[in-house]
Amino acid sequence: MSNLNILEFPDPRLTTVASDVEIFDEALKKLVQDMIETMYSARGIGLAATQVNVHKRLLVLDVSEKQDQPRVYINPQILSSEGEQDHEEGCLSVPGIYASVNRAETITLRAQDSDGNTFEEQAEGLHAVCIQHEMDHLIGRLFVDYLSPLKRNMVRKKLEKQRKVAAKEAEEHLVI
Ligand code: GNR
Ligand code: NI
Repeated sequence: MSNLNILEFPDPRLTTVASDVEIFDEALKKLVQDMIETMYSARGIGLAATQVNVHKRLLVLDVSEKQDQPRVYINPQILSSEGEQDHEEGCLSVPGIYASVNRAETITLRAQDSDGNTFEEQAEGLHAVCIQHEMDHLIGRLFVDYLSPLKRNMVRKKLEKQRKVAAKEAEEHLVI
C-alpha cells in the first residue's frame, strides 16, 4: 500500500472532469486500497480520485464513528435527491478552511464496487453530504466554488500564507 499525494487548491488539475472507470482489474483494486490508506492517514472522511490526480470516476469514504467502515463508489450516479441541509464542510485539498454548504438531505444513488458489480443505496445526513462533496470533485468542483469570488480569493490568500509560513519554518529547522 502507498500513501498518495493530495493536490491542493488552486491547483488547476483539481478542475479536471473525470471519466468513467471501464476496466475493473488489479490496478484499480490497488488504487482503491491506496486511496483508503491516504484518506485515513490524512484524517479525512472521504477522498475522490481527482484529489490524487487520477481522473477517473471513483471515490472512497468512511463516515463511521470508529473509522472502520470504508466504502467504495465507482461510476456513481445520483438517481434522485430530496430535501436540503446546511453542513460545515472542509476538504483535504483546501486545508484549514471550513464553510457551510447547502446540499440535498437524502440521495438515492447507483454505483459499482471494485469488482464492477452495480448497487443502489440511499444516503442521508453526513453520508449524503460526503457523497455529494466527493462527486463534485469528480466534475472538477470544490466546496469553495459555492462561496462568493471575494471569499474564494480570501481562501486562496490564506492558503498561500500558510504555505509560506510552513516553508519558512522548514527552512529554519523549526519543524523536525
Ligand atoms: O475530511 C473531510 N471532511 C468533510 C467534512 C464535511 C463535509 C465534507 C467532508 S469531505 C473531507 C475530505 C475531502 O476533502 N474529501 O474530498
Ligand atoms: Ni474534498
